[in-house]
Amino acid sequence: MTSTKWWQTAVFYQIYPRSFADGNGDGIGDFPGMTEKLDYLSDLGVDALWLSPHFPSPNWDCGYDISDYTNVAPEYGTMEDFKRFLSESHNRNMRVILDLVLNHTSDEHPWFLESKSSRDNPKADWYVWVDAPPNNWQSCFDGDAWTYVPERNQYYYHYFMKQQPDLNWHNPEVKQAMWDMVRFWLDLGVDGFRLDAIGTIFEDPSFTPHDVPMNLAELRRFSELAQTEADKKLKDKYWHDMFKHQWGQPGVHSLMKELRAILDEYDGDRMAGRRGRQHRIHGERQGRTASRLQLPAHAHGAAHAHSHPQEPKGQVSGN
Ligand SMILES: [Ca+2]
Ligand SMILES: [Ca+2]
Repeated sequence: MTSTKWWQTAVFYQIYPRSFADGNGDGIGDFPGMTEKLDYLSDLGVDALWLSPHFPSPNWDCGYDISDYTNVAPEYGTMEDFKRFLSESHNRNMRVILDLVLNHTSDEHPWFLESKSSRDNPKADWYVWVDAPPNNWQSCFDGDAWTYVPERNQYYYHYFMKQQPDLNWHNPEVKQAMWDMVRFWLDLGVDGFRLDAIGTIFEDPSFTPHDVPMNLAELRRFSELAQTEADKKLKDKYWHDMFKHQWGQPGVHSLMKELRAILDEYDGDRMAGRRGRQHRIHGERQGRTASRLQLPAHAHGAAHAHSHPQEPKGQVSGN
């Protein structure tokens, strides 16, 4: 038996920066406010703080649409404010983990602005572009998963909102840029990451259409009206089938191994984990996740559940 890791017994406390504590009285939570509350959190017996996204964001999706991965949202303070929060947390023996949003950026991120500007710019292949929608895939927040951009006369793919274009993780430059970002925060001393929507990283490369005889809005309605056991079963099947080509695809395992190798380069037993039940990632079996991720965590009391629409109530996915 190996010895117990800190994250196996730690009490995690999720902080949603926007609402947790307002230090300057402008009505929006911020890092000075959070720092003021650290004694309180320490007295509660908290071992680790998980920050919901604190990055600059147009906030279409509660900060999960990031426009700058290596900065602090100005309404939350400065990078110096963040550093002070981190060091004061460490002074009280509390670790800090960040929300790591890898699947998509904001549509206002400079990478996307460049990518959408033409078909031949240096970042033209950083997102998932097609000449015409190849299938009936849905955005899990309703509507088509493909949105038109006149500059390219093409469409881009988005699993979430149209303001959250999916990155093309088959492009090594994308991966490198994201791993550079991971190192940026690890170099600053953060203790690890909570992984957002990790199952949505890859899509079915054949763009196989779903075979559910309705769109998402209709499926939501069907689900609300489902009364009989047969209809409830059918509803569950439809939810699964509608999105099965858009998440849980092969490739996530090896990606997580790469991420873990980066974490292991650092001292202090940095961790990466995700909330909820075992994700139905292709080829993954119950209980084997630990070889890739340090913490398939079951977090409670989350302020923001960026969860997959097909999740039954009370459970959360890797989102
Ligand atoms: Ca404030
Ligand atoms: Ca994706």
